[in-house]
Amino acid sequence: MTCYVTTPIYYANSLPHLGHLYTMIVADTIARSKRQRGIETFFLTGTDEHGINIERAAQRNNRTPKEQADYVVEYFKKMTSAFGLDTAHGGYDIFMRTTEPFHYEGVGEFWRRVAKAKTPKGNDALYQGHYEGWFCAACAAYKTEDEYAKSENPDEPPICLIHETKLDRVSEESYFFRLSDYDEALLSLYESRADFVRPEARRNEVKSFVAGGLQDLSVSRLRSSVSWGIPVPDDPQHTMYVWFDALTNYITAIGFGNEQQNRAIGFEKFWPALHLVGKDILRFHAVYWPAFLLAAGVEQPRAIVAHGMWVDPTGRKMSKTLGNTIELDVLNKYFPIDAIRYFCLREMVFGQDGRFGYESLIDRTNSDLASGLGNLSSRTLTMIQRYCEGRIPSRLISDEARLRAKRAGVETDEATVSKLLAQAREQFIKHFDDFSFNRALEEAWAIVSRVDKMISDARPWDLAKDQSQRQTLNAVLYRAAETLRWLAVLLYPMMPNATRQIYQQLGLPDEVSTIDPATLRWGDLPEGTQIGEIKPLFPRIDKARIMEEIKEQESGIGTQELEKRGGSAAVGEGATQSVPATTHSDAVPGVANFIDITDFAKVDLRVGEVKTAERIPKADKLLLITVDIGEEKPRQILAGIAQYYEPEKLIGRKIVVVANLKPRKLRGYESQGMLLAASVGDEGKPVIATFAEDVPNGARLK
Ligand code: ME8
Repeated sequence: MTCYVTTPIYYANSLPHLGHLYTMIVADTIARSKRQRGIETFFLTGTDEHGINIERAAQRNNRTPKEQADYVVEYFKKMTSAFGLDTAHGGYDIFMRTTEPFHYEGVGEFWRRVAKAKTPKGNDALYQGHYEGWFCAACAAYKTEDEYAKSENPDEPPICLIHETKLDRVSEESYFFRLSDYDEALLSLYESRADFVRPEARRNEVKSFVAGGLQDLSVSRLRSSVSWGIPVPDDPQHTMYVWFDALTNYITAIGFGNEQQNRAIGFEKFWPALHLVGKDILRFHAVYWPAFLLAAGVEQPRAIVAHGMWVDPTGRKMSKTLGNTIELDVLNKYFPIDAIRYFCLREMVFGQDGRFGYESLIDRTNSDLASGLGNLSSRTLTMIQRYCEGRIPSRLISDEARLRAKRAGVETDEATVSKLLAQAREQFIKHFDDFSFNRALEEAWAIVSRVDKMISDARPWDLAKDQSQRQTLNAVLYRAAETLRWLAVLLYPMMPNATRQIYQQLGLPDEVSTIDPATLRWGDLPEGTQIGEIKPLFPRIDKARIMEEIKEQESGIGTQELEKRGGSAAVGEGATQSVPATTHSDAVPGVANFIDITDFAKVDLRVGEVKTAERIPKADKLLLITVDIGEEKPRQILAGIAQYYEPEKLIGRKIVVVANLKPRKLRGYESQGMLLAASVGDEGKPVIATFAEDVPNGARLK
């Protein structure tokens, strides 16, 4: 038996954020759990590197499309390594890139098969026609009327409701896939396989979409309009539609259409896959992809499992295009990997949207991990160290001692304790296999509380003073340690690092990653085992200090977060919170995002002249500048531009200052405003806004 788990392959137009990380964490958790159960597993992630969106990102950054993709891939790989998701850390098996030659070959084969196919209604699956309509480059999708908003100016193109960017008008010759002939076949697929699309609510959505009637799908663009893509076999004037190319990666990666890749991995061996996707791209996976596969005569995926989206506080999907993401550099710097994994799996009710906040991440880390699991582990092991000379004590307890303990409210009866644990394991696995990770974790944490209570009720520190209570003390500590072992095995797929540490600290030589939870038997923890070195699993996070640092980091331009945004951005205090950056040079203000003139008037923008500028010790990104904005005294401003501007070259420059921003302390200095700059390219290089004509200090911008 084998298992094949995939994440979407991410667009190589911009750098990854929490949303991408989340899907990888979930896929990694599933893959680890399969491997732990002894199932040979292949885990794919990667990048989607063709299409107009990548072409445009490359142009913006003065790169070729391939250079753009290489740049993003390098970052993705660094990120997956930093978060323990790459091959070296037991994560993905392949980082798939659609620019790989074997993929070109495989897609070519797939296209040819579709081109030869007849639909279930006896028509050609592929035909040539003319496409006329609107296309969103960020979605890489054609948009119907209910999927865009008209611009106020009738001469302007409409706006994508998801990305809030202008659509492209497409009117050209195109190959079409006769999707309209596949409605019945798809509906019967959903009917015959209840777990094909999951969760249930998503399956219903897909069914009603298909039942509402399908339109044929344009699956190519003229090479003259989109050149960065895979040429249509035997008709190089056309470039394949990027979704046709991208979806096919799931089979080409394991060897479809390429012998060498097939020998290395094995299409027959691993296909069909479990596709894990965000609900944003469910239609492509649950409607288009199965239809393409039907046409090509390839077996359907095992399942398509859609999770919800991380949204910002206003409920909008977190995305680079909207500039409202949680940055991975910040997460990586301040939080243990397992705390992030735990939070993502616990906080998101699978399939539904979730809100991500640093404060709740810190709270959960401190309460559930540091005070919960971490504390249970360290108190149990410390007491074994102290009272049992660092060896796992005997589990045996006489009837008399057991009854005495029971009268004191402590359950030490092995049959009762082990039965409870076995039941919890069953529930845990059931929820886990149902993708209800939050509920599985709740089960595990109910055990943590139970054992914690058992220890507190038993008061080992008192038992240790009375030799006649020795058996009870041993039994209590054994039960706590054995429960910890079970917890480590159950939780390993979700928290691989902390659970490995628990295993080591318990003194167990085995690899927790190889222990099938189904084989857990109460009492297998050997008595007399010398425990390992005790170390805290999750140090507490100082919330006030870390929140302050995060805010400071987020407000500093030149750090990675702004590197990932194009467009305009403010520099200096509060920059990223105050002025959301946009990624696309063709981005328009969000439909839901218009402000009126009175909102704008609240921002006091003034002309200023830089009087002094200097570096700040130990803050390599910040410059301390003073600016004359026509007031009695110059303003002191901290700006995150130190990596890009020599301080002395700034003196005398006329700049734009936000004069009424609430003052804030950074690195011990008060920042009394913010200067404006464009953030350019993927590097996020700040270019300070200035004036071509002479303007007096203090003049207002309106
Ligand atoms: O769609 N919350 O790539 P993409 C949760 N290349 N998950 C999120 C998220 C959020 N706010 N934002 C992104 C593409 N994701 C195509 C896929 S597959 C053949 C081609 C995750 O870079 C989630 O998995 O836009 C979502 O489906 C995916 O990233 C979209 O990534």
